[in-house]
Amino acid sequence: MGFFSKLKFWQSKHDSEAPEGASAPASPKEATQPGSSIQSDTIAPSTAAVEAQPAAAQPTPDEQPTMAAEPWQTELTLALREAEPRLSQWLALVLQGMEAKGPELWQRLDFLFRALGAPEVEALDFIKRFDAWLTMMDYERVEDFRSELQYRLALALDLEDEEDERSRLLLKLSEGLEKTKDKITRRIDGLLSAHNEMDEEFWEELEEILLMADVGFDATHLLVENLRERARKAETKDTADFKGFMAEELAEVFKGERRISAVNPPEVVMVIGVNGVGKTTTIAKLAHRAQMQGKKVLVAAGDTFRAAAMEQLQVWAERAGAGFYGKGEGADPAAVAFEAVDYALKEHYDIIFVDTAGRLHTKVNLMEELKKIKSVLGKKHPGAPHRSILVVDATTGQNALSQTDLFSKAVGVDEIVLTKLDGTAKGGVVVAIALQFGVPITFVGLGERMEDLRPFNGQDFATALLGS
Ligand SMILES: Nc1nc2c(ncn2[C@@H]2O[C@H](COP(=O)(O)OP(=O)(O)O)[C@@H](O)[C@H]2O)c(=O)[nH]1
Ligand SMILES: [Mg+2]
Repeated sequence: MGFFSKLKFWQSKHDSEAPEGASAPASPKEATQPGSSIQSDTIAPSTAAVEAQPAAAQPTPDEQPTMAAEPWQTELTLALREAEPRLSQWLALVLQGMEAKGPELWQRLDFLFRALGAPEVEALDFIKRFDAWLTMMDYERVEDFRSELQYRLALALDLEDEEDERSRLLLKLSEGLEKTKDKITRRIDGLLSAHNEMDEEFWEELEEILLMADVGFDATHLLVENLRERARKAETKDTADFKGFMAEELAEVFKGERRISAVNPPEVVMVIGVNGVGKTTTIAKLAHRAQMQGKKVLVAAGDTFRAAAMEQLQVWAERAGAGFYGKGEGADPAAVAFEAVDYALKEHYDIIFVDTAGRLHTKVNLMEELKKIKSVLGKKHPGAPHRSILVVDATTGQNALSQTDLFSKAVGVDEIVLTKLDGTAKGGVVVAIALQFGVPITFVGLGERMEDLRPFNGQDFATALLGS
């Protein structure tokens, strides 16, 4: 669903043709039907937002469909209608005067969902989960959870692609890339101010900068060749043109191909990578995202090397509200995968993430094990695994390249998630992976929190890196 389809209150404000007497929908369900234009100042007060909060105090929508808006509701509606149509703005209004979680906040959130035309059940489900999460994390105050709340809302309301979230991501990416920027951006800026012309010396120094920033030998070579070619074609040596070429070149590097994403459920996602790169945490984050997007999610503990690995996954699964399938330490990983898919089929899960071990006794064994898991998944469920996600740790720099090579050759890699971009100066490896392997980087990890796994956008990355 797109952005403006959410803007029921905005629409009604701007739709001057809307008949004055059009009454508000009698039930929240009707409000979600396409084309229904809510007169938002007549939205009925919310029913019980969470179980803990009895409905009795509030009239139900059926009883008072049009008139009885409480003062805060009228006020909020008017403010929302006046606000710039951005999630951050709306949330700021919803949170105005709120200091801690509680029934008042839930009512206001519920109100926002309804003003955006989301079904009541979705609103209640969202609030219930969020409240449970706050309890688990021991968060009370708005300032502790504001960011997570916005992230969840963006996912739940399908607003993540909107400009608002994009700029949030860009900021986060830019902050996460601080150290890499020290190594690339600032040095390139230095290079540009030291040279007026893109001459031999200029290209050599550029090569050095890229190598130092872990772009890698092959990718650096290719990148510089392409940049020289661009300058040649444009018949310019002026260093003022350089950033433009670099931006175009990076856009080319990250131009991903569109793929068919439809699958026969459950979608089976196998997550692979060496030990410690962040597979389990990434699964938790991906499960959390899928959950927020309304999917029924199962995670399978295919890393049976250590009991602790399974426990860690189980804890994460619980936090994300996902289902968990695991067997004891030392169980055959392929058997776990097989049974987990069987379970997912029976229980009608939408998506299953299979965690795998990153360490066995030797690397050769690990690859054989992964091949076995892969073939077992395919036998149980046609087309599975639908995606193999390789998780690589950006801080390992050039090792990320050899890992990509190794795993691609052994079991095939459909996507790469690059973790720990925050706090590494080796972010240049993103460019190397994209250039050398052509495997799409779908997400990047920018920290340890759930919301720190963000969709990767090459354009944004280039912008964050080049600083313009
Ligand atoms: N700073 C940071 N730490 C991360 C990120 N992703 C994972 N980690 C941390 O990396 C460590 C190893 O993660 P884990 O998921 O257990 O790795 P696995 O062995 O591949 O399953 C944990 O301490 C995570 O919190 C990230 O994007 N940024
Ligand atoms: Mg793990």
